[in-house]
Amino acid sequence: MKTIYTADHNLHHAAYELIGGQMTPAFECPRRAEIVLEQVTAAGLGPVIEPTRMGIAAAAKVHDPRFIAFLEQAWPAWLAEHGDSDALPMTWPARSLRQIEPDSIDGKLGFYSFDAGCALTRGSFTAITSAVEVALTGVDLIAAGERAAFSLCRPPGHHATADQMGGYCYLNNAAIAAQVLVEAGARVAILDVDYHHGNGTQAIFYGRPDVLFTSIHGHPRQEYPYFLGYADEHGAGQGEGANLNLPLVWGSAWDAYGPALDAACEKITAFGADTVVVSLGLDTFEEDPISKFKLKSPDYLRMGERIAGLGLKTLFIFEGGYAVEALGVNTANVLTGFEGA
Ligand code: SP5
Ligand code: ZN
Repeated sequence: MKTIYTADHNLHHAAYELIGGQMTPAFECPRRAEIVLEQVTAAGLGPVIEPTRMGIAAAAKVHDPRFIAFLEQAWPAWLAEHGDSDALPMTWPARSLRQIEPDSIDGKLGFYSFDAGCALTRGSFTAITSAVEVALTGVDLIAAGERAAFSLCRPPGHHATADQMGGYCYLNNAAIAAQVLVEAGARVAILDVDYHHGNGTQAIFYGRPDVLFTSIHGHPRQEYPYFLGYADEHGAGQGEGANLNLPLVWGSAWDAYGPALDAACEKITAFGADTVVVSLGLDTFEEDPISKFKLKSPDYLRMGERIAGLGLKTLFIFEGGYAVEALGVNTANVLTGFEGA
């Protein structure tokens, strides 16, 4: 299968994030995409191509245009207010507060985010734009008849809601891709295997019957993003039944993960999908520095085989994974397992 990649992702490089009360070098770093590119190439998976530069007009299909405009305009406003440091929010319109967009850049950063995991830097918006183009070029390959494609997106997207960034995510690459596929006539299911619940993707499609969202992730009672991802979230209104969460507790290994993956795949088959968008996070790995599942490198071959067993058109969208040295091999294993099945 083809991999879509651009070096533009390097333009997004946050210096620090706040973890455990410490400003820590950001886990979501450029090296992640570089090592995946190296290992996808070493595994001989197929050509690496540049994205088509179609722009991000399609992002407005799932995101609030005011939020997109904020992302585009935030850096110059921050630079004027604070100088050349990473732009980070630190006040949010939580319970008891008014939901009104302020004029000040610090207020806007809080209004359009749900955590402090999303620094904006000088080149961030170019990288964010390129990640959407990487995802949409994958859509074009599927639409042109390819069975599968791998969109090596960075920054990731699945935590981003219609109008909030969070969890290293700005625009929701997978949701945008899914929406464009739907508009091209596909019946789309999303399979989110990132360790963290894809709260943004779930929220975007929660009221809709035409896109199925399934996710296997750390239980929200224990794990980020804490406030969404419970098993009783089945969808709302017309979307009732088109959402499946399979939360697993800390310490879960393949013996628990494999059956959850089977359950997600059975739901996708029952939904009658012809296309699956895989939010491919590799932070389920046993050595991931911020996660507590125990998957091993060969388990990712099994994961790819099971996804191939769906027999559907498959668009892999890169999400999280922070054990950088093993990240390339683990990612390539999913794709190799898929191709070999
Ligand atoms: C795309 C993606 O994977 N985003 C994840 C964002 C997670 N942000 C919160 C991390 C909290 C880590 N807490 C564990 C401390 C490890 N000692
Ligand atoms: Zn994650």
